[in-house]
Amino acid sequence: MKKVGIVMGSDSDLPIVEKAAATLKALGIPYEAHIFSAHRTPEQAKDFASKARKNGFGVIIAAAGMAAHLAGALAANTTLPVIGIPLKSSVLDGMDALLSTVQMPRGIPVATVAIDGAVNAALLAAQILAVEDEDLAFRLDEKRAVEAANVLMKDSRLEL
Ligand code: RP5
Repeated sequence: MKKVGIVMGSDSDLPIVEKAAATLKALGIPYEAHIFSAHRTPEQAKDFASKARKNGFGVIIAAAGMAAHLAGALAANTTLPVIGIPLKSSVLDGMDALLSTVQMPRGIPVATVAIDGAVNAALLAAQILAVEDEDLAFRLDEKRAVEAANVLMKDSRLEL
């Protein structure tokens, strides 16, 4: 199976990024996590992205806060799908990172999830890999069925 690359701009991003890793792990998807910054370590970020396809990755998740150009900088150096997680790490509650990540100019797309949306980033990565992996698609269906059953159970117990 192709791996998911998880790149974060700083170790201060770990509390949110860990949720993406846990989601991938629960689905049995191999991943590799790195701290590469678009502004502090631009060469390493570029090197990772440009070699990612050759190194067995199928999708890249990029998590960053503030002026969050990490996802775009990675996407500039690969045609693998890049999923951006804008992080709520600053005084602007993540709106800065959301706009920086989602407003990619024409030609270099980044699929942006919600602010701090690490679980959905991992699920979207899984769904991309599941296009060519029926076993994984089955596991995703099962997960949704379990979550639906949980909601229905809560509905049946609701007393207001
Ligand atoms: C971004 O700046 C990182 O992704 C992080 O969210 C934010 C703050 O980084 P630190 O100053 O905590 O290292 O590059």
